Amino acid sequence: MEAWREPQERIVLLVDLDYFYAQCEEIRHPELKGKPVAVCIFSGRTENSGAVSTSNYQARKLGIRSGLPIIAAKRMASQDTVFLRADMDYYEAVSTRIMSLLRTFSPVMEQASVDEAYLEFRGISYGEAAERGRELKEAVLRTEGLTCSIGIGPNKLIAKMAAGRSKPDGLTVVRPEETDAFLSALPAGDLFGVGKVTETRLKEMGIETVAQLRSAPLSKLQQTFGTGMGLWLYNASRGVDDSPVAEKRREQYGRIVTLKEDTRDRDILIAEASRLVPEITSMVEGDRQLFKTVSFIGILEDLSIRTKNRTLQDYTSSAEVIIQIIPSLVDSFLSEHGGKIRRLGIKVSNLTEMKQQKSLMDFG
Ligand code: DCP
Ligand code: MG
Ligand code: MG
Repeated sequence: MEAWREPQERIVLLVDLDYFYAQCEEIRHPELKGKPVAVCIFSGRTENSGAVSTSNYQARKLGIRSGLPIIAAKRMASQDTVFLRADMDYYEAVSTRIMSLLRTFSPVMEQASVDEAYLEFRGISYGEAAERGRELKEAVLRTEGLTCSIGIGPNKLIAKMAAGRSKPDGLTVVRPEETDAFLSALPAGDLFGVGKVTETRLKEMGIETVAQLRSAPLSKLQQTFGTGMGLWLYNASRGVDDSPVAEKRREQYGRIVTLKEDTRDRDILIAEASRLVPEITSMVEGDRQLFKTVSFIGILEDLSIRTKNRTLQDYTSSAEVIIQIIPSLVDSFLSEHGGKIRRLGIKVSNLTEMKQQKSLMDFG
């Protein structure tokens, strides 16, 4: 039997996709499975300059991790380690589809990064929340072929830390009565939100663990770290975190793609730009937004970014409206900027929320 709880008590679930960029590469190149894989951002200065974005778990065993310089990673690599160039367009597209899928599990969701999101539930038990978590893992695996890790707890802090406990492909539930034990044993530096600087400062105060942090008086923490951070540490060490699960208000929606080859061909530019529109308007409509400004973004061969904007008379969410405007945006872009275009994008901005439509029934 589960303990009786306030019916409106919230439960927060954090989903984080496992070794995200590298797992995306494994699903489109199944022959990579089983080999160490490092996905890299090459800066282009020399052949090996740049850093590792992420790596799969086989590569992590060799010590190859996010942020490591590619040169160092190559020194640690085994014969069969595969180094790939990051393909952001592809990862963004997978991420967008997964985020839409996650949204079907709770209307209260906050995307926290390209591969993670918080979902909030009310009026269900922890057992039911765990069941939602298992369904969600199953849905992501079935539709996209990706595994993820899930943390469930009474707030964002605990959910996030619980998810970290169970990587990869795990699900960890920390109930309110378990948070004390969950946190106490941890080093203070493991509290999500405590950075290196704070950790060092805490050590200087003789505070190594979360349990020790909990015994520090609020006034002392606020003296050392400032009012806001001091209070945050005081609360976090007790597993208290009131921050809401709330979508950060978006300012714009857009997509950018890399062209097959650099070009100034008007028809190609119009066709490629138009292809991006349905995805953008479906995101806009999904979030019940309207826009008033449409921009064509061109990234030239020297990687400089140029945009052409058009602001409409009225707010809309119509794909047709964007598609009608694209040719004139492309024309003015081409007349203003010489040189070929390498990447292009469409963006809509100047957003407003769609008004709640009253249905005819309401007037009955
Ligand atoms: N990323 C990056 N540079 C970093 C960290 C991350 O480019 N220093 C990118 C690549 C990751 C993605 O962000 O795939 C998501 O970051 P995560 O921290 O969630 O790491 P992963 O998903 O790769 O691994 P994990 O299984 O630990 O979540
Ligand atoms: Mg991840
Ligand atoms: Mg992440």
